[in-house]
Amino acid sequence: MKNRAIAELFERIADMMEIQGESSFRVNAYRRGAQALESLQEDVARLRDEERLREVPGIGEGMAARIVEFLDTGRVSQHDDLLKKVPEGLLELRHVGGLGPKTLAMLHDKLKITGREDLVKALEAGKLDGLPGMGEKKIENLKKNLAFQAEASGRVALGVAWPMIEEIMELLGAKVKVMQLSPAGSLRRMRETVGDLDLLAATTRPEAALEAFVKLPMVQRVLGHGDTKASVVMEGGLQVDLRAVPPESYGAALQYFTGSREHNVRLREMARKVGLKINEYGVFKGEERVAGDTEESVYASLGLPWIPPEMREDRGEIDAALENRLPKLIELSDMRADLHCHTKASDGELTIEQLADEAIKRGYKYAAVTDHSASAGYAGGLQPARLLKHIEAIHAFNKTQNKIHLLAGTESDIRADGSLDYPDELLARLDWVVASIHSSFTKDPTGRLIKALEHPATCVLGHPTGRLILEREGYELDWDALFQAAVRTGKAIEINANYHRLDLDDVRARQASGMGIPILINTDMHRADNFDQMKFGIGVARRAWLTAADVVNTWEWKKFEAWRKKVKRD
Ligand code: DGT
Ligand code: CA
Ligand code: CA
Ligand code: ZN
Repeated sequence: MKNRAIAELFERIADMMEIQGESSFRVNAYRRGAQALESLQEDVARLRDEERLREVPGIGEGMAARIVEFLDTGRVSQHDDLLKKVPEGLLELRHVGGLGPKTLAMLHDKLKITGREDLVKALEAGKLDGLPGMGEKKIENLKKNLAFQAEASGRVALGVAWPMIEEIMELLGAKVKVMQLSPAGSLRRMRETVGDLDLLAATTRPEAALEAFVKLPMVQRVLGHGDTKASVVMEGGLQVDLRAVPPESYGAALQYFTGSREHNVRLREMARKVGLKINEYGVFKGEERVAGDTEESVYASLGLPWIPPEMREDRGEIDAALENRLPKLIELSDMRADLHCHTKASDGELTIEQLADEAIKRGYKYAAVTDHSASAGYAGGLQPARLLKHIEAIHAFNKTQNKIHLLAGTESDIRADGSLDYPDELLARLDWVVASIHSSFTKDPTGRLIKALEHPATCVLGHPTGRLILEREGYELDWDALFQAAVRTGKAIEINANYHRLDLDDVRARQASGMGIPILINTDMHRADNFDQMKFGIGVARRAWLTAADVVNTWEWKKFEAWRKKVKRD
């Protein structure tokens, strides 16, 4: 699918146009187009074939023409034309803190800077001194930011950022008295990766909070330290921004810095239409401040209910809020089971008993033991005789206690020909079958997944695209065909909650659930603490607008059992 690729091209075009000094109207049209493509659930090529491109909000005539051009030729001539004027290296510098489009244009103009190397040399030679807007402090920051960029290559996975912000909040909370402290930005929205960490404090003594923040032990370098904001780089290269605001602005600031930018743009447009102004200090009617101490008050000033952060991506949430049809999103506490778990029998660390204990600790009422299957030699996959023993052991354990039901299952490899990894008689003895692709990624993955869905024993597809976040793209799938097969067979599809996977992603999960496909959220745990990654899967599900009812492993045992018996048909 080319949606992402075209979205990226549009972003680059917008950036280059901005460097060229184009009107913000045209620049924003491209940004909106990129955003529309990012959120689009259908294949853009298909929309084109059906002449429905213009039906996508944010895709105008010009944008549609460029999409068609890309699909036909693999290029967008406007992008290539712009690249002749804006060197690639210069464009890459836009990710360096402190280098906005205007500054880049000026540096290109005055010093013929075309990339990082030029810039570093020019900085060393003092050539930026005295240029417009280039004060001593700005130049100092630029040097630091360039050094930082050299070692940190952009985004980190949500699951890597999470414990860091938890630790920062704990240490900061212990050192200074702040009234409220909250993550903001993409982390609060539970995006699968984050560019930097944003933190917001409500306090009457901002200077004390910022002072304590820049002195935290994990801070490696201070990028900036002002009256209301400080930015630091931590060990490992991740940037953290802290903003400190007075308590009466907390809601407005939290709303503002949570974003997304696109969501906030829409809100501000709405506000303007009714004569209000929203910024990080509050909601204003003329000079009068009418709201802003809580996020609820900000939304209420526009006649809206509070919108959960995970939904704030301009994917229809504002219209839904206006029409009072925001879903009641699923929560971690709704989970009653984890249905993709590995034990010592294959490549996990826990025994059956330990696994049960850990699941009980998390409040689960049932769980599925799904060790790897016979041909998964790389992961200690169970040969049929051992699987039979394993099934017996699991069923025997169930008889010893009544706190939790364990299902005897497997995570069966889907083999290169689409078959499952055990004989049918053995699969029929299992309570539960997760089917996943672990190899031969390029061999007709769609066909194999469909064949696996059609096997009577299969209950759910595991990590359907095989992607690894920031490491490996998922295999190309014909989503329509796959989802139709899931609908036809009544089988479920997993949101794998492991933060390296998050597979299905938010957009696909929303689409699948919208088609009526039962969704599971599973951790694919191999160690006890892996169970705690469930929250990342919940984040995906909330970004996909799912309710508890949409997710099978929130159901109580009886309802689940009735469903399981219907689905597992062997
Ligand atoms: P990231 O860090 O790339 O994962 O994404 P965010 O969403 O955390 O973005 P970030 O850190 O640049 O800014 C945090 C939020 O603050 C963002 O979602 C919206 C708000 N914000 C930041 N800068 C601007 C701005 O120039 N204009 C507007 N409208 N909002 C901004
Ligand atoms: Ca951020
Ligand atoms: Ca930030
Ligand atoms: Zn697994």
